[in-house]
Amino acid sequence: MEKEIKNLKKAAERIQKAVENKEKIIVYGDSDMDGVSSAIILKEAIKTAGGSSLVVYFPDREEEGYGINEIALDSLKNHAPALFISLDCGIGNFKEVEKANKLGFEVIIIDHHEMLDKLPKASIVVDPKQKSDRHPFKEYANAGLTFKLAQILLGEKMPESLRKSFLELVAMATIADMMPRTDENETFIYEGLGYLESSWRPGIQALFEIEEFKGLSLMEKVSRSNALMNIREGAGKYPSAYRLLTASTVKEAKELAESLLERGLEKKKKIEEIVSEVERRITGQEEIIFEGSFSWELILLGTAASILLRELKKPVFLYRKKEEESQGSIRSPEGYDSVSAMKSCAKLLKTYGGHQRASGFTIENKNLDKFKECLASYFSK
Ligand SMILES: [Mn+2]
Repeated sequence: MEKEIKNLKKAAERIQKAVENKEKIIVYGDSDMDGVSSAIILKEAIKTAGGSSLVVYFPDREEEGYGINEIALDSLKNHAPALFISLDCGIGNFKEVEKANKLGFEVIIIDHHEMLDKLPKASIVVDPKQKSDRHPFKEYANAGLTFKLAQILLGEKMPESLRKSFLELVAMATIADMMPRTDENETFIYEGLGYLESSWRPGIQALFEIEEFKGLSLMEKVSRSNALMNIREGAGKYPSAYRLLTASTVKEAKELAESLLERGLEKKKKIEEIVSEVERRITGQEEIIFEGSFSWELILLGTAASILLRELKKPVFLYRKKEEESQGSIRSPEGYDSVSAMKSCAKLLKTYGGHQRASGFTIENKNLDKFKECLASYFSK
């Protein structure tokens, strides 16, 4: 018998029980395409299962940072007691999960990021990368994991139209997160892409009708759509991807897509500025690229780091400085595990985590120089 993903069934059963008991459920997703897709899948699955008391929350990356955080917990605490389900984040939030427990939340973590040196004290943790998980395939996007959770939750009760729509989201999220196209991911992508062009979701219809995308291949349309939905539009609002993918009319979705296209051009310029600023600062002799600024927006740093990585082929750490602390985004070449590198410098960091080649961190400014040295020495080995 093939080994199952650890705790997936347990999580589905706990959610089922919460629905039956009319417990409040908080769906807490990361604000990128994968986190948003996961949140939509879980929200719609819970509704289909009969759940009605739902709160959906995404932390604003610029204001709150990545993952479960204090600001978010403070604004959600009035909802306690509740079942708090974190999607595409949480596996590295040790202190924050403890705080959530104290506030009266029961935490379930559904994540696919690298496990750090221990697990947070959540009631259920699903993450194929936790040490005790024996499932042979570990490279699901979080949306893929959430789809599998929804399948267990709904079983035969999942309408075919919902299954297809979920797979559209899983395919787009698996591509957005650059997960390997092997094993079940391959099936998800193949099947999901097949449904996209006849999607019932107004947001997807709007994306596929964008004038600028005409003539592009399906794959190109998907990556352009993903890039578009990753644009942050307005503070304090839901992520663009969530607003677009849950829009109730094509007209509403089209208006949002248009304004995102405009913002996309501004964003591209800002990213180019970051890239050339870094190029000016470096000599080319560095072991790693480690640069930061007060004026950079955190949300742009992942893309800027990807461009620099392609050019320079060494680990790139870019951070946005604030008064006391900094937050960074990392991209590293094949064979350079940025999460292990940070593990070896963990004492200097407030939080960190992610995937081997794409990750992030929060650090007090006074530790920046030491962190850079620590990383350089790790990678020189
Ligand atoms: Mn993800």
